[in-house]
Amino acid sequence: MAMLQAKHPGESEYLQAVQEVLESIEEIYNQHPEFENAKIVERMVEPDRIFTFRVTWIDDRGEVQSNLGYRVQFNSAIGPYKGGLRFHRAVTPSMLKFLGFEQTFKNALTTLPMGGAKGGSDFDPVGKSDNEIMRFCQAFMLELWRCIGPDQDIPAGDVGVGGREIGFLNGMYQKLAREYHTGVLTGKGATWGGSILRPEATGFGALYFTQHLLHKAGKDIKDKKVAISGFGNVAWGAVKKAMQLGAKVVAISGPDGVCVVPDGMTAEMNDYMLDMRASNRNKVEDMAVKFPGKAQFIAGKKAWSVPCDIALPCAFQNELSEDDAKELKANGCWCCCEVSNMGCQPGAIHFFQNNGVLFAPGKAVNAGGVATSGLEMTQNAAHLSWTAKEVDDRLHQIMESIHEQCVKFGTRADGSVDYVKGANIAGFMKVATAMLEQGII
Ligand code: 2IT
Repeated sequence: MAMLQAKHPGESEYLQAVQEVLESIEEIYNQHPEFENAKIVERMVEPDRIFTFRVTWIDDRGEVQSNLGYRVQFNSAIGPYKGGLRFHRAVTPSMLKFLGFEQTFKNALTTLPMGGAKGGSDFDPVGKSDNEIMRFCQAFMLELWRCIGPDQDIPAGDVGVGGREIGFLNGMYQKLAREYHTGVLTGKGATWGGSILRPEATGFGALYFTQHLLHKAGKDIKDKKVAISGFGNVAWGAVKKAMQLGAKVVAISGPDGVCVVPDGMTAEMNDYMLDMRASNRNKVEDMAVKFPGKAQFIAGKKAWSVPCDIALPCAFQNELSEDDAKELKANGCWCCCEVSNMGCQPGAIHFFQNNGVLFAPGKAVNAGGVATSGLEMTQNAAHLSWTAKEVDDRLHQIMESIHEQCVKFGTRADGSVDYVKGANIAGFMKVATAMLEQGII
């Protein structure tokens, strides 16, 4: 860690993600001198390569705009580079390196042959028109297309990139590459190579994982109160499945504050989240305006201030602090499944683990999204599409397998499970072994 800090000063998210993994694997690493001889850790913590490019486009007022674009190809030991694109004003190489690093371990857990990558831009979608979004996506692809391909690197969505953006990106890729394979991006529309259930998959998978975790702890999700942050694609799928399983979603939050929903979200309210996301306003208050009497907006507050049984962070890294964790616990929360990538700060994770709150990390909980992207790639390669049942059954199996891997590597002496350790060791062992077997490259 000291060497890495000296080499990459100020890359706080990236260093945080690496630190968490290294702490977890220290013991097992020291039992494998062959890993140390091949400098597996030193090689695994650095991306294979990073592409950086300028993206120039023209806004609706006719003014020239310039952003930075990136693709971090992190690790290809177990398959082609795979991971999402994030469009957010705070995107930096550090953020994308942390996400690419996490993605490598997460993809290893899915049981599918996918390496890790991440990309994106500091482009801010907030307040942009559909035409501006399209022009930006086209300008972004003008550079990205040479770096990707169906057997090489397969991007998808992340924060700020959903079905609409994947459509614009795919259209431009085909035009530039003159290549009409459906498998260069995942998260596509259902009529042009997309998999049924991919939009729901991250949220659905997170709830399937949560069910396994609760079952292992002798608990059940039915009638439990759930607090969720975010109102993007991931939160939408999580709310939908939580409701189907009989839980009550009592809060959703955004950058402007929280909407408290004492009687629980309805299907109509959940559908409205899609309109909120498409509006590019980034305001959760819109829910309270649309459904007065059902949702009460409190400005400046997080979902973690609302009493609940289960907390599901579904928004952004480091969105849940140690103080939030203490407030959740004081208000009766006993389980937190991290759905966002690195959603909880290290202090929050330690607090949960030391105070009897069940906790599972994003790379295990949210892996259903990229896993279903993997299933989309399989369907594309076979030139066919599966039914919703086929996709859902496979997603179920994958989430069950991820849970089993966490239990295998994370069970403590007292029989309880350290899901952070379990997920990190399981992912590490798979990638490390693959790297070792393929020589020094
Ligand atoms: O963080 C993630 O796993 C994603 N944004 C999904 C990546 C993918 O390739 O589906």
